[in-house]
Amino acid sequence: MAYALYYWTGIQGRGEFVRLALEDAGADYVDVCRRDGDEAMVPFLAGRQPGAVPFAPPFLRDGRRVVAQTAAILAYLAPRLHLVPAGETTRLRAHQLQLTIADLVAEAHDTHHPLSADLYYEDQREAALARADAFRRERLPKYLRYFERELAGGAAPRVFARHSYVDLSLFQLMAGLDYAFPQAMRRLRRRTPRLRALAAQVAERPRLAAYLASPRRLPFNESGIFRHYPELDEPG
Ligand SMILES: N[C@@H](CCC(=O)N[C@@H](CS)C(=O)NCC(=O)O)C(=O)O
Repeated sequence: MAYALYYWTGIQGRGEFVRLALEDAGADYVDVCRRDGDEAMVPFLAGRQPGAVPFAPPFLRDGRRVVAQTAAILAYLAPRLHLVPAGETTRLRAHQLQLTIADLVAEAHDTHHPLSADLYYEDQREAALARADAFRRERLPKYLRYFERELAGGAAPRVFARHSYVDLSLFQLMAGLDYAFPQAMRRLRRRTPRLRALAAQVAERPRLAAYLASPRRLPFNESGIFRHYPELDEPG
């Protein structure tokens, strides 16, 4: 039976991390909201469906099983899609890295929504300027340094000896950061050679390259997580 992915139509956000895994593996899946509209998520979020109740999308349905939280969905899918090497230590490390990616994604989101996700960007712009400045100066280099060091273990341009969902997620992370903060990322380029090599290698994977060139891959935009507001980036 096909996996069912639930995520906001038209938003380039956390759902994309799950989509990349499904696409890279050539999995049989349905992008339910793109087919039936966002209303398809309501019965799940309202607890009217069997299985775990998600707090927010993305979530995945596999038969009667429902899995929410991006990192948990990927940890569930990865062994089934052969996107993580075997062994508890390896799988735990993959999950830990994915959670750290999620932390960085959340901080990137908070640069444009530092006060509340429920307010418009325009209503929190002053705070966003300060938050983005600190993000670019301190947090972004710190996270990238960490991932760069994690890749220094000998398996580069992969995290593990063979391809994994963490590689796909690091690719998506770099693509999103490049879109949102092109100047800051350009400045950090010389300090991220392994992440750059990993991203280039992932983009050449045949199924992924076909997906990226297809209309299914949404361009980054200002309704997603990675938003480009020039005033939040470094001056050119
Ligand atoms: N930690 C969750 C966060 C989920 C999340 O924030 N989803 C966003 C879209 S990317 C959403 O729809 N949030 C609605 C809300 O928080 O009320 C994950 O990684 O999946």
